[in-house]
Amino acid sequence: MSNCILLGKPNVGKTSFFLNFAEFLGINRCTLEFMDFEGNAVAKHYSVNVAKNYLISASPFKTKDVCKIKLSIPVYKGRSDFLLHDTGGLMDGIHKDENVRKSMAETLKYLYLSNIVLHMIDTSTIFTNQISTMSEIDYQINKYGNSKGCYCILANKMDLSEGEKGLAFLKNKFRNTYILPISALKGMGFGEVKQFVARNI
Ligand SMILES: Nc1nc2c(ncn2[C@@H]2O[C@H](COP(=O)(O)OP(=O)(O)OP(=O)(O)O)[C@@H](O)[C@H]2O)c(=O)[nH]1
Ligand SMILES: [Mg+2]
Repeated sequence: MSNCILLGKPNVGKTSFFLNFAEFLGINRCTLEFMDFEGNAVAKHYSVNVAKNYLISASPFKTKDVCKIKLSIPVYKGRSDFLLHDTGGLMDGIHKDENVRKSMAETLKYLYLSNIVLHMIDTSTIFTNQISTMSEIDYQINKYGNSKGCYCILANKMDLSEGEKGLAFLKNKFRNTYILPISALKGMGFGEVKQFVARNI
């Protein structure tokens, strides 16, 4: 089964996309499999709405464990299953908090194991100085993603007024990368993400 990873800086909207995209693909209940730091799988069952309340937050580093959900997409005459992995936010350098360092190590392990890479960048904070603001780690993910193939940038938060300027900046910086403008909150661009995954599954 294909493994698709969602990664990027903290607070860019990964978990919002993870759950709203699952809902878009027809899922209303989910079994989320979390991996704790020792690598043990812990399964928890939620309705997608409860999961949203529990897992999405305006404060950074809300997601610390890699969390996966099995999804299905129509391809040709049938359907294809794939696993979508939500991950903890990545930061530049070596973080002072050990839990964040462990979470980042876990994310990088899954990046290595994934064959489809969705790299999320917050278009609304590109010209600011916030935790979600694009930085060196995004250039490194881009380099790695392009070398691996089946990689695209999800330019998120396009529903916000700063989004268009942020998207123009990304298109200029990452000329060789497929960039999909989306809003994880409003469901904008989900059809295009679905097509991208279906082509690479
Ligand atoms: N306006 C707007 N806000 C969004 C969008 N996507 C996410 N958010 C908000 O951004 C904040 C962070 O969202 P999360 O989905 O928890 O982000 P994350 O990348 O999973 O964050 P970590 O788990 O901490 O790394 C929340 O307040 C969301 O409501 C979007 O498309 N538009
Ligand atoms: Mg999260």
